Amino acid sequence: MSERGRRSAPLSGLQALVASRHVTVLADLPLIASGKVREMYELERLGDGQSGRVQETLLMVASDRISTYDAVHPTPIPDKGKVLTGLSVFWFERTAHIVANHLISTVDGVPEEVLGRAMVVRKLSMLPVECVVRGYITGSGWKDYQATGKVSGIDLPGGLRESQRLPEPIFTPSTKAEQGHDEAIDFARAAQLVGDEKLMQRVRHVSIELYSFAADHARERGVILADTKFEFGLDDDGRLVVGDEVLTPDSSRYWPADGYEVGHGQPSFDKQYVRDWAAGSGWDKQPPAPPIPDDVVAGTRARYIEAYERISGEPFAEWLARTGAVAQSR
Ligand code: PZK
Repeated sequence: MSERGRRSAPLSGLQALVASRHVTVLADLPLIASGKVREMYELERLGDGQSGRVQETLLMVASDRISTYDAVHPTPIPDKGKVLTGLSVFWFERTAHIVANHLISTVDGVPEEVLGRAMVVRKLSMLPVECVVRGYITGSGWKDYQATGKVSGIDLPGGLRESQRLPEPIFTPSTKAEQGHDEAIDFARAAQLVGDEKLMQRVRHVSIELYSFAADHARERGVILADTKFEFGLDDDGRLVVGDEVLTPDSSRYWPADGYEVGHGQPSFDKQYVRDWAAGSGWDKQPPAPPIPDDVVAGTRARYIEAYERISGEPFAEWLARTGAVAQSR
């Protein structure tokens, strides 16, 4: 087909998804879930060649898509998927003493076109709750506190101000909404949904340990980890395993420690350039999200890379080299 013919041919549904949403379609791999900014594919069963047991595996691929105000922009942020994957792996490797995780590899079994932004993971039986830990009072937690003095059924001290550090981190689970917003639930409701109170106590303990470990590490590097969300599952032996992505800017609120001030909302470490630009753009913050100008894309990409380098303590190029990935040129 001529170049012209290829351009003018009508797009198939799949091509339209790829072109308009920056979704990666990997040859032969069944797509089993597609979120706002990442995809999950099924991989071949892996045998360990020893025990005769097999492990079902998945490929989690992080895209360069970015969302603000719950809407995905049509403009990708180059390398965002690689930064998020690198950070998630950094934390998986450093928190394995707290709880097992689903990461198997970022190299073996990863298709070349997604190197650096994909993880081969163990398939788990996921628990039907989102495990949120908050060390600071902000976002929906701040809304709920102002209305009721509580978050997820936990009574908080009176007189807290927006963005204030809490006396200790709190576990504030929520439901997994297929569409729309997750709903805050109390611990008893989470235990009921999971069907095992003892397991839920372990999940709460592990969640707070993971948050505390990461928040201490981040604070030493000039970054505040305000809150974060984990997803857990059980492996084939019934053992608790943390899955999904962990402690990334998409699953967490990271704030620059520099300029932190109670009494108002804090700027996001990674998305603030986009939000500031959006505020002055006339966009009403309803979908569809507008395209992002080149200078805002470049500034935001630099912030993601800075987040990787501050938190991990190594150049982002090291992550690319370890995974055989290449940085995007723009
Ligand atoms: C699993 N999601 C969320 C949706 C994504 C991720 N280890 C696992 N085993 C079984 N299921 C999942 C996981 C993990 N992690 C996670 N859905 C299923 C999700 C869309 C895209 F990348």
